[in-house]
Amino acid sequence: MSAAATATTTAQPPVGVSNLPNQRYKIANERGGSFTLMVCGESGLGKTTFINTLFQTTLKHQDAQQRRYTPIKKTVDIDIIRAILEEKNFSLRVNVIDTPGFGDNVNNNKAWQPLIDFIDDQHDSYMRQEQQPYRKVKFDLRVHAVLYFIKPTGHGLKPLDIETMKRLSTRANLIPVIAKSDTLTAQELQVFKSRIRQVIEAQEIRIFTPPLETGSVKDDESPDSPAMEHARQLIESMPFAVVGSENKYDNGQGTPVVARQYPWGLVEIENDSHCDFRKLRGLLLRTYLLDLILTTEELHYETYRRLRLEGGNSEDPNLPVKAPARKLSHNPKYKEEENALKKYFTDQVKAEEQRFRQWEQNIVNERIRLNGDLEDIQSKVKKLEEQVRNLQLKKR
Ligand SMILES: Nc1nc2c(ncn2[C@@H]2O[C@H](COP(=O)(O)OP(=O)(O)O)[C@@H](O)[C@H]2O)c(=O)[nH]1
Ligand SMILES: [Mg+2]
Repeated sequence: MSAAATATTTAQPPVGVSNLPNQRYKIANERGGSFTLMVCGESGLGKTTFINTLFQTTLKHQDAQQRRYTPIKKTVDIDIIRAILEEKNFSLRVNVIDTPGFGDNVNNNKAWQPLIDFIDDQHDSYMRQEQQPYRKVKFDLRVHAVLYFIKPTGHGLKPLDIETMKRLSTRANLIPVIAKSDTLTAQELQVFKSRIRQVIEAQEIRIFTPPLETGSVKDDESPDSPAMEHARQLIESMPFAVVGSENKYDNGQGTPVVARQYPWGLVEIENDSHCDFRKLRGLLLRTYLLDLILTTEELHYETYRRLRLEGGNSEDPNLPVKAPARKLSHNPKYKEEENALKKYFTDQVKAEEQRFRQWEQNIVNERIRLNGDLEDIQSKVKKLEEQVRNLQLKKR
């Protein structure tokens, strides 16, 4: 596959990673400096094209590598594409997990299994590495965001979509997208979007939404700040309508733009009135990059770890976690759920701190004990030395 191989070095509009407030970028960088994105959905929905589009418009690096991960029950292939996103002085390692073959079988019973196994395996591998005495995590492919491609039928979600999204959403930040949205008219798209939103709410599927609370990780955000307004606009656009293309066409003003060509004109990928590609790219790689990484650590990974330690039952579709779903609409319950979620985070952090203190205390105790032993031994040595001296004196 050619995703990264075809990434060009021609001048690209900057995505904005280099405009991230330094503090945040620094945090993202310290957290391993890599971002892992998974794409899934039936084949033919434009997943690979989307990745290529994203890379075309972001990557300036040629030597992306790819390798294939073979899940145990092999009905879905898993391709891993590695690349480096570079902008000015910043670089971010990006891993893309492509999952060709999902939902292609006549019997799609448990078609989601390889996907959730992959996500769980990455949490598991990280957990093992963390448990090593000299813990330095060398290999981290924990999935920070999952793009779920919905077929642009205009009707609604299929049972397979619902069941798969439910399971993905309890393990990772799920972002549903409408595939090939250029095949729907603007009106069909609006109706389709609102139907999907209804199903997502009714089924309590917890999709990733930009946080709307104030006083969180972010510094400068009052309820009507531009950042909050931006977050609200993003939430209103969900599920994002995407269009992908690997080709450029003249936009009529002599500028080549990434687009799909129709007899009646172009569908421009980076035009907000044509599709939500820019919104999605901005969310993923700029505005909410850190939120995606942090919630993966603090919510999804922590939950996985806790359940593993408690011994959870993986058959339950709600496992590993039934975190309170963030609502797409603003009802009073929303605040309640946000509070529950915050409390959950705080509790997690407290428990972790507690565990750390205990560990620290154990080390201090051990050192005191060893120091005591050392003193004993030293005084014994002294006594023995004295005895030796006395014996030598007597010998003379
Ligand atoms: N109309 C339209 N076609 C698309 C879009 N993205 C991809 N395609 C086409 O759909 C077909 C399948 O795309 P591909 O990326 O291989 O799908 P995948 O199986 O999900 O990886 C190809 O012929 C693409 O050119 C899109 O946004 N709109
Ligand atoms: Mg593909």
